[in-house]
Amino acid sequence: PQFDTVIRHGTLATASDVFAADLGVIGGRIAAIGTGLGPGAREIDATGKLVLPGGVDGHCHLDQPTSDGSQSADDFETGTRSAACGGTTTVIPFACQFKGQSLRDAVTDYHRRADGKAVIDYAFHLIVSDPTDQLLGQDLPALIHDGYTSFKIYMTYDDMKLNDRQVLELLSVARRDGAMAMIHAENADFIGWLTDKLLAAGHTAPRYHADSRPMLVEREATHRAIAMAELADVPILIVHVSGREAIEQIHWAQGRGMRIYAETCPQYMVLTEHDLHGHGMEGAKCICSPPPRDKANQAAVWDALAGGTFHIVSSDHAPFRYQDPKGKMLHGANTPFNWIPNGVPGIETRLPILFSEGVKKGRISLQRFVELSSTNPAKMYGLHPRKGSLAIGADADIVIYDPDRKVTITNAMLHHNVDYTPYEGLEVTGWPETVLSRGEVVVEGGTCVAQPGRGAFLRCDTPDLARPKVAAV
Ligand code: DUC
Ligand code: ZN
Ligand code: ZN
Ligand code: ZN
Repeated sequence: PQFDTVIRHGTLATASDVFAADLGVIGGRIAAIGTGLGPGAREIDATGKLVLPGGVDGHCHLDQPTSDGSQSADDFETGTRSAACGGTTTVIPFACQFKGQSLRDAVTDYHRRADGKAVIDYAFHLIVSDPTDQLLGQDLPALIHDGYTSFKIYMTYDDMKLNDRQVLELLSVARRDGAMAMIHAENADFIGWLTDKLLAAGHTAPRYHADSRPMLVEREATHRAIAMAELADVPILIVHVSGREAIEQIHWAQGRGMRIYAETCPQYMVLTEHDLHGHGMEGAKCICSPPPRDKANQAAVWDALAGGTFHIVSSDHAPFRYQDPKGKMLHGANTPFNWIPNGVPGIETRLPILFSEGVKKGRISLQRFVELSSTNPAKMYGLHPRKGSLAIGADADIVIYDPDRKVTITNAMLHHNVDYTPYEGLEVTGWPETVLSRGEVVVEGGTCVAQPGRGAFLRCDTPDLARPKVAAV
């Protein structure tokens, strides 16, 4: 046979085009796109299906230790298996430094966590929580050079938050060494003040999580992050943007010619603050930060997805079990909202929700779907065109997607290690059918058939998108 694998009669979709073609794979890479391709050792019939570049999830948390005693429910095996079953072929979780630890030691620790476990390819973002002179001057530049070309900065959380001076020092490193800085933009003091007032009034239920971080908390920090990026003269990415007021800040900055990128997540498209109410502790299942807002904010998120203010859609998969003293019930059946670990699972449902709510409901085009969920995250983090593209020579990371299959999401059908999904009962149209990673079929008929450990670590290039307007001197 001429090819290892030929995918025939599908509709190929990229960030720019939709067209009918066959696709041939040799040695794990895309070798031909055309009509009437020669025979393959393996032939896959994609009649009536979409053929897409595999999803790139640019924001997820796998096997990430916390300082509060809670535990990540997914490690690199269950997390990447769940991702693959949802049509994602590259994940970028975090290697998180805890205070006092060297950044290099954090990276070594996370490699140990991933080794032998991942079923799909992965890279790492860094999280800097302790920006010492040693880190700023040597460790971080060396790691950027070694292929860890993005790092996250937290403006809130006691164990992670950095002050404005520290953020500026880090942005200077991003500018000089060519890294993408990702910013969690919420005002820590506003949250602390509101939380204390709520608790003093006896308001401890999950729903008060939303009242402890209203939109203005995010709007103020988003504006400040943008101002710091302007001062340091470097592009930044604002992660998990939840609604209109933050979008307005980003749109304003973009209008002034600044390179401010933005990410949102499915939870801000389909959940609302009302999902934090529920009976008893049920609301804990939807506690994430920033919190889900309301219908008007969902509409603003969709407008910004369609209009171009957003660049990427990630899951922010942060897996904590519900009925678990190391999860949402960290302090028992009446855990106050401020002790409930923040985050929702969604690594497997990211593409189906964006496709169904976005493409099928006519809010975004199919090309825009591919761009937001695959091509742009690959570009944002220096993995393009190896990932996120259906180009000759690119890795054959491919999803054969059934655009018409109707699925009611239940936790029982998902492959993560979490005991709930916030999307229980959500009806979606479209689901991934077959998933290839570097030419190898890793998911077939809803089952992951890949060996743990086959996933490879990816060194990221310096992202073009992180370049300042005037080259550093
Ligand atoms: N920030 C994240 O990036 N993920 C989970 C929770 C949070 O606050
Ligand atoms: Zn965050
Ligand atoms: Zn209510
Ligand atoms: Zn996150």
